[in-house]
Amino acid sequence: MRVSSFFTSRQGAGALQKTGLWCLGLCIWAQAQLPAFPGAEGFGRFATGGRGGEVYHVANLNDAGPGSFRDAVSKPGRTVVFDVGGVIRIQERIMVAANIYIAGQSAPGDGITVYGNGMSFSNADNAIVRYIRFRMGSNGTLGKDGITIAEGHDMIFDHVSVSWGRDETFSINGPVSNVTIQNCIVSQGLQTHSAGGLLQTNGGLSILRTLYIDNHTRNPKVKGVSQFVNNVIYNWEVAAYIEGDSDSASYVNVEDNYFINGPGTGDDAFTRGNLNFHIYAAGNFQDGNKNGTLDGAILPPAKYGTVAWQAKPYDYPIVTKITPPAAFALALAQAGASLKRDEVDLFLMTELSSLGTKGKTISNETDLPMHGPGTVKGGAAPVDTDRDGIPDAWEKSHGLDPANAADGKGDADKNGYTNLEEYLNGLAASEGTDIRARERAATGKREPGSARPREQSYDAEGKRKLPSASPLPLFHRGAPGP
Ligand SMILES: [Ca+2]
Ligand SMILES: [Ca+2]
Ligand SMILES: [Ca+2]
Ligand SMILES: [Ca+2]
Repeated sequence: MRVSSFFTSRQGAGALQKTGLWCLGLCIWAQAQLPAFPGAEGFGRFATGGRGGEVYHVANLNDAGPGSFRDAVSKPGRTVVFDVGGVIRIQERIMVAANIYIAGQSAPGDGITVYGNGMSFSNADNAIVRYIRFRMGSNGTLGKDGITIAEGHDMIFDHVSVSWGRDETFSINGPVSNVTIQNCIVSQGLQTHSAGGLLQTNGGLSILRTLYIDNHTRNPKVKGVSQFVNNVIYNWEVAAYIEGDSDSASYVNVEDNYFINGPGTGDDAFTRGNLNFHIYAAGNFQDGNKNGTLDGAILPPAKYGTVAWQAKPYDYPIVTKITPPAAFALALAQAGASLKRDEVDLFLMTELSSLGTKGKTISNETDLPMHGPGTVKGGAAPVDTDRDGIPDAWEKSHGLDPANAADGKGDADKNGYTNLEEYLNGLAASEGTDIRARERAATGKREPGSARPREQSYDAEGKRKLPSASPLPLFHRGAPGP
């Protein structure tokens, strides 16, 4: 419900009652509109995670049992923090319950890698997942994805590294709505079905500032309602962005992405479209010469093949937009679980930064130089005496009580985020959640105020243009595109 329609719906009520209802309604509205965390964007930006619920400390690297990650995510309504860092080796797939915040940024050492099988976020409504690695691998369940979502709504994945899927690596299929994948790495889907992701739902997906690398195909394959902005696609083989290839209708915005051919690449950035694929595309670059230098150019309309062209973008959530070269620099610097990059992601960055000379798909992760997930250092978590998820030192410096677990659920500054979330947001912000600051840091070029305004974009000929003047949709529950 938009604010305006809320007010309209109350116009028949008495003045006093009306005022009270408005206040109540606006308070609920304000709560519902809170981004999952500062910097959360796209269709999934309003996911609520485990806000106000229980805190679960992952205390060991065991596959199951008390203190394990599997146990942590098995019950709804939790914020999951980590007292350990390292590799969690799992046998069976892990199913995530609803209303969970997986706060990977809380882990000490080099953070957390979950290795050995995949993750299901089906019906994990309101999931917030940040700064963690999910690496499936050759012992994972055949025909399953690294991450799969088959049903559910309101989820956001931020700075997640996912690799080595045995079907796709990160796929969304079915009645799924309002999901964002931002600042992630989707890499090295295992041959013989090495695939980035099949993303098909009419419920609204945002794929933002994410790196697809070393996937043979489906980087990604897209059907339904989605926006795809500022992503980098490197070293695909048979197909990068697949335009539906379907009899069903799709409605997509595809803007300011960078497609960079690697050693294995032999094909165009966009393939397998038809007139069911309704696309607004602008500012997408391709660098196809594999010469070690980033020197691509904007893709002309002919390079999209047969599609149903749209003159204006669909009225999807307004998201930050930077130039494709800046998106490349940003991916190189900070895509994936980047607070501490592991050996796998560092290896992938050596390929990406080669700009055409390094990169290959793999059939088994043990063939990599680090023979699997590599070494992920542990480290000691800061002392949290009352176990509310906030370390004693942070509590003391922020006027909280390190001997009172109840204050973690409080909201001292009344901004909607609990005190625990403030602490967790701050861990991520140490890297910089302001995309403009990150763009400047990544490129070393732009000064404050000189960045391209967020509403501007290019048209397919490379001319800048203003997007649709339509207001930001406040809710988008499964409504298909026009
Ligand atoms: Ca080049
Ligand atoms: Ca505490
Ligand atoms: Ca406390
Ligand atoms: Ca707060």
